[in-house]
This record gives sequence, C-alpha cells and structure tokens, in this order.
Amino acid sequence: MSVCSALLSRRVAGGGCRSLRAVPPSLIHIRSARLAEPDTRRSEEEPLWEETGNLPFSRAKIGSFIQERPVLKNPFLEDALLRGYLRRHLPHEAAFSDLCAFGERVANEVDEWGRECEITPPRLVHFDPWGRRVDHIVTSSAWKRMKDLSAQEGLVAIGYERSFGEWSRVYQMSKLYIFSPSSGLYTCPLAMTDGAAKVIQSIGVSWPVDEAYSRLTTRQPERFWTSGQWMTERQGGSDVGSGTETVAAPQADGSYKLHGFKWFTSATDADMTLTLAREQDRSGATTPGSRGLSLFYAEVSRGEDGRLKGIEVQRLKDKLGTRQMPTAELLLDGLQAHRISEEGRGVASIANMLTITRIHNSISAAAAMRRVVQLAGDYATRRTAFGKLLKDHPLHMQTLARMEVETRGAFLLVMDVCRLLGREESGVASELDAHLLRLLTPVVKLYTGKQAVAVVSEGLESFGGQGYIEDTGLPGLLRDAQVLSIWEGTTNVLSLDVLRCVARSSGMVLHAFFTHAKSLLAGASSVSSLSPAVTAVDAALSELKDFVQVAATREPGYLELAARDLAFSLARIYTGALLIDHASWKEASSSDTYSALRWCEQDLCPVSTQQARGCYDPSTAPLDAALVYYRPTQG
Ligand code: UCC
Repeated sequence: MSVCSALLSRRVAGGGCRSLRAVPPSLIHIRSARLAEPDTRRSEEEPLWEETGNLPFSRAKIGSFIQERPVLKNPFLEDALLRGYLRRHLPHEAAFSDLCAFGERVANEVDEWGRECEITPPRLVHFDPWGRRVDHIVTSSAWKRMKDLSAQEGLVAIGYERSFGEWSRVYQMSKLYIFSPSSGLYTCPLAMTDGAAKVIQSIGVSWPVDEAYSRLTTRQPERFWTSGQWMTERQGGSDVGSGTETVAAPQADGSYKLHGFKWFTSATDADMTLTLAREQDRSGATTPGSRGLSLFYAEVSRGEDGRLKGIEVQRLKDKLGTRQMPTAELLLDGLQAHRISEEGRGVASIANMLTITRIHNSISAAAAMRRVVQLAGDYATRRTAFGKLLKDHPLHMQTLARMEVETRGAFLLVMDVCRLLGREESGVASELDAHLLRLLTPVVKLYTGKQAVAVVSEGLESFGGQGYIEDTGLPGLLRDAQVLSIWEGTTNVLSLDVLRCVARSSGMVLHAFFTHAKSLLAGASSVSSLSPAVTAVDAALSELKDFVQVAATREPGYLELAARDLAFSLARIYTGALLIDHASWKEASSSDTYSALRWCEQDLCPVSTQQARGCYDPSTAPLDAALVYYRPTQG
C-alpha cells in the first residue's frame, strides 16, 4: 500500500475526506490544497507526498499556492478618520448606527451588485421585433436594485429632510462616501438627482416641478425618480454659452418644444431632466451666448406606441470607464418642456446643480482613494514577497502611508465643503461661509479629481500584476477615477472658475479663505506636536498673500497662466489647515497628527514657487506653444 493510500484509508476511517475515497492518489494534493483555507499552514498530508518523491507541479499543473484575495470589510467601521470626524461633529447615535448598518450592507451585498453593473453594462435596443422604434436602454437588474436601494437608504432624501440640521449634508455625503465605490456608478444619477432637487428648491417648489421635487427626494422606491442634466452638445460641454444649439419653440399653452442634439447625456435612463436651450422669438430668432440660454424641465416618457416622446437615442457612448452607466447621444425632436428659469438666466440657474454635482464628484474621488487604500492595506497582510508579508516591508508601507495622507486630506476637504453647504441650506451660514463655499467648490472638485487618479493608480500597483487583471475589479476603479477630473468641469475650466469667483466677489472669497485658514491654525497653536505643520501652513499663507498682491498688478494673461497652480495652492493650504485642526481635537489620534505633519511637508504653495521661477511671465506662453509644436526642420 502506498503512503498516500495509507493516509487516505486512515482519513476515511476517521470520518474525514470521504469524498476523496475514489480520487486517484495523484489528485489528492490538488484537491486538499484547493479545499484548504488559503491561509492555513501546510496540511498534514503534504510531507507525505514529499516523502514519495513526487514532484510538485508534475501532475498538478497549477501547483498548490493560491493567493488570498483582498477582503472588503465594513467601509464605515474600517475608516478611522470618518468615524473620528463624525464623533467630533455629528455625535448622534442614530447616524452612527445607520452608517454602520449601511456599511455592513455595502460590504456584504451591494458591492456584488456594483460588480454586476460593471460586467453587465447597459445596451441600447433601437427597434422591437416588429420594426417599431423603441429606443430601450436595457440595464442590469443590479442597476435597478441600486435605484430602489438609493431611495430606501435616503441617499438623496437625507439632504432635504435635514434631520440633523446643518450637519445633514455631512451625514448624507458620509453615506454616499461609503456607497460610492460599490455603487456601480449609481452615484452619478444620484448626483444629478440631488442637483436637480437643489435647483428646484432654489427657484421654488411649485408647478410644474412640485411633483418632480417630491419624487426626487422621496424614500419610496416606487415613487423615486432620477434626473439627468443635459448640458453638453457637439460644440462642447465646457463653453456651454457658445456650444448650445438646442432651441426652445414656445407653444400656445405656455410650454415649449425642444429641438437639438445633446452629445453627452449621462445616466440617460433618468425619469426627467434639466437642460439648457435658447428660446426662439416669434420670428424664430434666438440670442447668442450665455445670455440667450434658459433652463428647461422635461419629463422622459413614452407614448402608447412605446416610443420615447420627443427623444431619439442615437447611440450609447463607448467610454473608457463608467461603463456601468448609460451615457447617450440624444436627438431632441419636439421634447415637451417647461422653462423654469427667467429668460436668459439658464447658466446662473443651473449653477446650483453644478455646485451639488461637483461636491458629489469630490465625494466619489475621496471614496475611490479610501477604497483602494483599504484594499491595498488588507492585501498587504495577506501577500508575502521576499520572505515576509508586504506589510512588513517599510518601503511598501511608506507608499501606502502616502496614499493614506492624500486620502485623509481629500476627505477633510470635501467634508468641510459639505459642512458649508449644510450651513448655507439651514440658513446659518455667515457671509464668510458663503464665500468659502463658492471658492472651495471648484477647488475641491479639481484637486480631488486629480488626486484620485494618482492614488488609485498607485493602489493598483500595490497589487502587482493582479492590479491589472480585469476580474479582480481593480482596473475598473482606475477607469472610473479618470472621469472625475473630466466631467462637471475639467481642471483648467474649474481653475478659471476660481479666478472668476475671485474677480466677481472683488476678492472677498480670498479674504474669507485667509480668515478661516488663520482661525483653524490659531485653534492648534497650543499643540506643540503640530507646530512644524502650523509653521508651514502659516508660511504658505504669507507666500500666497504675496502672490495675490503681485498678481493683482499684472495683466490678465499672467493670472490665467497661474490659475491652475493657484487652485492647487488653495487646496493644499486649506487642507493642511483642516488636517491640523482635526489633529488638534482632544480625541485625535497619533495618526491624525502624523498625517497633518506629513501633508505639510510638501510644497503647499506651488503658485509662489512657480512665480519665483518666472513661469507666468508674458514670455512663457509663446515658449510653451513653441515647445508643444516644435518640429525639427527637414534635412
Ligand atoms: O459632464 C456632464 C455630465 C456628467 C455627469 C456628471 C455627474 C457627476 C457625478 C459625480 C459622482 C460620480 S455635463 C457638462 C459639464 N459641464 C460643466 O460642468 C460646465 C463647465 N463650464 C463651466 O463651469 C463654465 O464656467 C460655465 C459654463 C459656467 C461658464 O459659462 P458662462 O456663461 O461664461 O458663465 P458666467 O458668465 O461666468 O456666469 C453666468 C452666471 C453668473 O451669474 P450672474 O449672472 O448672476 O453674475 C455666474 O455667477 O452663472 C453664475 N455661475 C456660477 N454660480 C457660473 N458658474 C458658477 C458656479 N460655479 N457657481 C455659482
């Protein structure tokens, strides 16, 4: 009797491994290795096959090693900063237990749905079997479950119920932050739904949008509506004032028919939309530029023949990421709509929506960073290389710690903007709060969008080759992060928006910035462990002030060239102050202090550094262009 057969008889006699009785001895090792928990030590039979002289891999083909996967745990319980932040600012048992239960649901149930959304992307069915045009966007059952879940969990409603007063937005966004990386991009329609509710609330909840408002903000899944935001046309989504060709033809009953082509409409399966169009006068003429744009509300519905009323879905977009979500080109051909802004006030009226969607975007960015840091941290406890677990390699830990610092900074920056939004909506915002909210909204969106791509990319690298393997779910994180710096205003468009709000407020937004950043530092002045960070932020504030004074005397082109670095400086300085403020809280941890110190070691005021190098001087613009277009002469 061979050693393996002897072992088999012993095991069977003892009641174990009954199913292996008929298995040929050569396969036992593979089976036992596969059946074993991946992290268990070598099973007791392993020395036996070694004694037989059998070579590993000789029949097994794949060997015995299976790497343990990273495990997603409750994202609320796993996030020390989120819990600390809420303990400090929103110490309500009800909020904690809801977030904890939701985190459990995200890890154990919703994350699977998110994956299903990714692998079952929407598809467009133009015609029914009998040739009738139907333009059905077929979505996965998981995508539909996300809609019901969003209503039940109040992911939009919380912001409007305001159960926690001025902290309601922080609570809502904390929930979205937990949800976002597992949501299969359902956070996109939710962002627009929230933005539409905000616009309606700001113009007044009355006919024709009262019913829509109640549906956008309900917790009842059967009543819940999502909204689209159709701004982008073929000529562009940044310069909507010039790029919008859609016209609105007035009807006898006071409504309008919209005719135009929307080139990039996200979450096209929405129940309604807000969109921009140019109102025609009696002769059919329209006013060019932003002044000719008004804001319209339209429902997306079907006639008895099954056709979409006034809309043709031309095609779905083939995108790098966000494939879970239907994005389409839409021909509006007589879509019935109602004007809900004053004539020519379309951009100003939709700006409220932009504020909300930009904040959602920033939440998704911070959440993507947090997710990849959590997974990478977990993986480092399961993966061995060069004789020890990854977590025991100092260089690997340094890399993850840097990602953690970026993530913490992003989280505090976006939560502070949510705090300001909550204050404004509950009527307790000071003038300073209002200025800060206007300035920091583009800043947080542009900064976190960029950082998310960098951190998620680094995160993928920390899984080695597995980070590049599609069905680990990791590459999707990177693809989806890439959109965060593009939609809802690119980095440069938002940098120019920062300049615009500085100019429009006659510098008051910057005054609010300096005042509040200084007050955050003052609160930490007695904490000696934080003094290097306080000194660094204080110095950066002085540099920034110097820059502003010089820039104010220069030509507009100078400021335009400095816009991006200025926005980055605002983000880094303010985030440094927030990290310091959080670390000075009496219940702060040593990690809170360490991350504040680390953050403040970077160049906090790149606009000053670059200014000193002459980067915004008038001579640089033609040199930049010459560099981009340099071609050596032939010969
Ligand atoms: O990408 C798109 C859909 C993707 C779906 C996104 C879902 C998000 C999901 C996140 C979670 C995963 S739609 C296309 C995106 N496009 C944009 O975001 C537009 C980017 N472009 C801009 O932001 C530009 O700065 C424009 C379009 C606003 C510039 O237009 P104008 O006409 O030149 O604007 P003006 O003249 O500067 O401003 C007109 C009015 C002014 O008000 P009044 O007249 O009262 O002084 C401005 O103060 O609008 C006001 N305004 C603002 N107010 C302009 N921008 C803002 C603002 N950001 N906040 C407040």
